[in-house]
Amino acid sequence: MAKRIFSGAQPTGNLHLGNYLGALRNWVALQHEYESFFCVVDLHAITIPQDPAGLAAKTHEVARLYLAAGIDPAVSTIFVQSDVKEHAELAWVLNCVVRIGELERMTQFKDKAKKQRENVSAGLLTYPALMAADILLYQTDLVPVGQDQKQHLELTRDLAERFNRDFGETFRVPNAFIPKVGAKIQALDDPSKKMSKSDENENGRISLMDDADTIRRKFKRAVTDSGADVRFDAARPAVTNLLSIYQLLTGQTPEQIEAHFAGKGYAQLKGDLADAAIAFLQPYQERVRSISDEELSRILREGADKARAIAAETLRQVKERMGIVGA
Ligand code: ATP
Ligand code: LTN
Repeated sequence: MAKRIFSGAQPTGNLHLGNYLGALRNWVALQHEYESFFCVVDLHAITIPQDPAGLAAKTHEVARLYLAAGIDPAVSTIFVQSDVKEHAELAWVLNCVVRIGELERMTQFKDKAKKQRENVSAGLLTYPALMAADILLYQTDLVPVGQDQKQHLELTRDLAERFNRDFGETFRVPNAFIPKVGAKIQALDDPSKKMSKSDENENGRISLMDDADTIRRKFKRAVTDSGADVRFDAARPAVTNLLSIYQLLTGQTPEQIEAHFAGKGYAQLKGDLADAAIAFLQPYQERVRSISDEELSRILREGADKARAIAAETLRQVKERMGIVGA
């Protein structure tokens, strides 16, 4: 059987350069080597409050962003999580396999729960069981994600191993694929935080749909470190973050980049970075706008049909092994 990839993003806001550089871009690169499934995880989005009309619109927008990034529906399967009911059903089963203590240790839960104060849904806690279901339903080998998802991937592996031990070999145990550069793009307004679509400060992120003026303004305002020379330096996280974005957008090596900026200051870096981001994002946005509603719904319908057939077979095995046979 061909090796498989599964990954997804939540339609909770505007996807940003961090999502692209940490995840999407690797999906595009890997799709020809693996049988690939890319999902818009709308059931994950409702673990925090969402405006219904906004969620519906974002779900389609995220699928468009996948296509415009270069995910080819002729080789990869693109679908919406809620179109394949098996995700919710296997998530329930895995909720009965995972321990509460494991869920409470997840740093994403702790961070997001802090922001919700007293309104933390049970779904926010059990979110990793749904994510494990997404991955395990497809007998996935590799899960390309950003650094922030590493802990969820480790839990997914633990759940697969536990289920296999208790009920017999059923799930393939997946590996995370986390890129060396780009796995954690930091916020432009605070290099100690990751670039995030849910942060209230818009200036911390470059949205994939931002126009040229907005991109220039946000980079201009980006926080920098003390010092003046432009080079990769772990002791200067803000400049190193900007340089990493530049590296990924231009494909140049760190040596070439440092030579290019030798004797130049932060203003030049910010200007050149804005140029590189605009050169990349303008054609990207044109591709997003060129996808018709009809084409999108056909791709998502066909994707869901293909995904469902595989998911249903895995779930059938799971239920059989557990003694869930119905009437
Ligand atoms: P948010 O940006 O609101 O924190 P999220 O990380 O909770 O979003 P998704 O949008 O579902 O959720 O993430 C999609 C993919 O993008 C994941 O693989 C995630 O690891 C990756 N990703 C998110 N933020 C970054 C970042 N700042 N740098 C690199 N990768 C990122
Ligand atoms: N939790 C992920 C989104 C996600 C995912 C997945 C990623 C849900 N299910 C399965 C990879 C594989 C996040 O980025 N917040």
